[in-house]
Amino acid sequence: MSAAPYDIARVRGDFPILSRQVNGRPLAYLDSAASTQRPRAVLAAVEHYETHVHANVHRGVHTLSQLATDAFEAARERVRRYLNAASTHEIIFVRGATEAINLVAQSWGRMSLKTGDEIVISSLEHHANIVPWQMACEATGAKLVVAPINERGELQFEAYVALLGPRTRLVAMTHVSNALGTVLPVAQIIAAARERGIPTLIDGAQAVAHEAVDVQALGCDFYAFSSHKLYGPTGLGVLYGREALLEKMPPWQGGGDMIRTVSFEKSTWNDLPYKFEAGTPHISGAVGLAAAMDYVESLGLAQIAAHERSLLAQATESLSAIPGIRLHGTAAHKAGVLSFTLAGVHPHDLGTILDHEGVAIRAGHHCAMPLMELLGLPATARASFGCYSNAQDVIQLTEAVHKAREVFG
Ligand code: C6P
Repeated sequence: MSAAPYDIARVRGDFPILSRQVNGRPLAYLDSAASTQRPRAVLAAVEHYETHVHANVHRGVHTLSQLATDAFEAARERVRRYLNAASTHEIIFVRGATEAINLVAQSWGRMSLKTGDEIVISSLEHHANIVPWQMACEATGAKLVVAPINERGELQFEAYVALLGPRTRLVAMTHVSNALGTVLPVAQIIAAARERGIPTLIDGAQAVAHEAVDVQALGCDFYAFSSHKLYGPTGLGVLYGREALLEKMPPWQGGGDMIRTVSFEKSTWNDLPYKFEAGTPHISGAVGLAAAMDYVESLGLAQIAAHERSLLAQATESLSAIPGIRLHGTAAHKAGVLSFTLAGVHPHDLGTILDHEGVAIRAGHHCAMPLMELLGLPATARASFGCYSNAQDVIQLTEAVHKAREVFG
C-alpha cells in the first residue's frame, strides 16, 4: 500500500477522458458507480496486448498463442492476489458481476435447491442479485426471503439473523448498495451464515474499487464483481468461488475449453477454473483488469477510500443546504454514493439539466426497483465518486442543482 499523500491532481492526470469537455463545460464525471473511467496504464496495457501479443489462448502451440495464454493466466494470478484467494482455480473469468451471479444461480442452484428451500437476500439488492435467484427458484421450487432495512438504508442485522433457519440454503447479499451507498457488514453477515453451515455469495460490484477485499478473511463461498467498475475494461468480470464447492458444481455453459473429452455420446469436464469458462475469453480485458489492479494498489485502497469519504462529506453538506433536496440513504457506513431527489423535479429532468452543465450523474431506479418501491420513490438522482473525483466536481454538481431549481422554480 502506498504511504504517499493522495495527489488528486496527479491521479486526474492519469485519466485522459477527464480533460474533455461535455456540452461546452468541463466534465464533472460523477457516475463511477455505473462505470469507472480507465487510467492510461490500463489503456496502454490493453493496447500493448492487442498490438503485440494477441492470439487465442489455451489452444495453439505457436509463440503468440503461448504468450497470450501467459498474459491471460498472469491476469488470473493478479486477481487471485487482489482478492487473496487461496488458488487460481478459484478465479473464474466471466462477462461481469451479472454473469458471475447467474453462473452460481444456474450451476450451484440447480445442484442444491429443491422445493421449500430458501435463499436469503436483502432489500438493497441490485436486479443482478435478485432475478437470477428468482429464475433458480422457479426452476426448483425454492423461494426468496428478503432481509429488511431501516429508514437509513442499513440492513436490520437481528432481523437478518432471525431469517436464517433449517431451510436456508444460501445467503446472497451485496457488499455495497449501488442505489444508497450503504456498506453492509459482510464479515458479520457471512459469520452468522457460516455458524449455521449456510454458504454465502457476496455481490462485490460496488465494493472492490473502494476497499481491500480478502475472501479468505471474509470466509465467503462466492464473491462476484465487474472489471469496468474497477477502472478496467467492460465485458469482463470475476467469480471467486471456494474450490471445494466449485469442484462439486456442474458446468453451466458448454463448448470449447470447458471439456476434457467429447464424443457424440458423452463429454467430460476440464479442471477448474476452465470447467466454467466455455469459449474464447475476453483476453485483453483480463490484461486490462490486471493493470487496473496494479494501478489501484499503487494509489492504495485505504487512501482512495479516505479521499472518497471526504468528497461524500462535502457533497452531503453542500447538497443538504439546497432547499427541496432530500438525500436517500444515510447509513453510518457509506461508500461514495449520494442518492437524492429535488422537490418538484423528476430525477430524469434533473439529470438532463445537470448534463447541460457538464455534470454526469445517473438518474433512475438504479436496477433496484424493489428498493425504490420500498422507499416510495420512482427514481433518484445519484452522484457517485471514483479515485479521480475532486472537490471541483462537487462544486459543479451543487451549482448545477441550484440551476435546476431556478429552471423549475
Ligand atoms: N450497477 C449502477 O449504475 P454488471 O452490469 O454485470 O457490470 O454489474 C451488475 C451489478 C451488480 N451488482 C451491483 C451492486 C451493481 O451495482 C451492478 C451494476 C450499475 O449501479 C449499473 S445498473
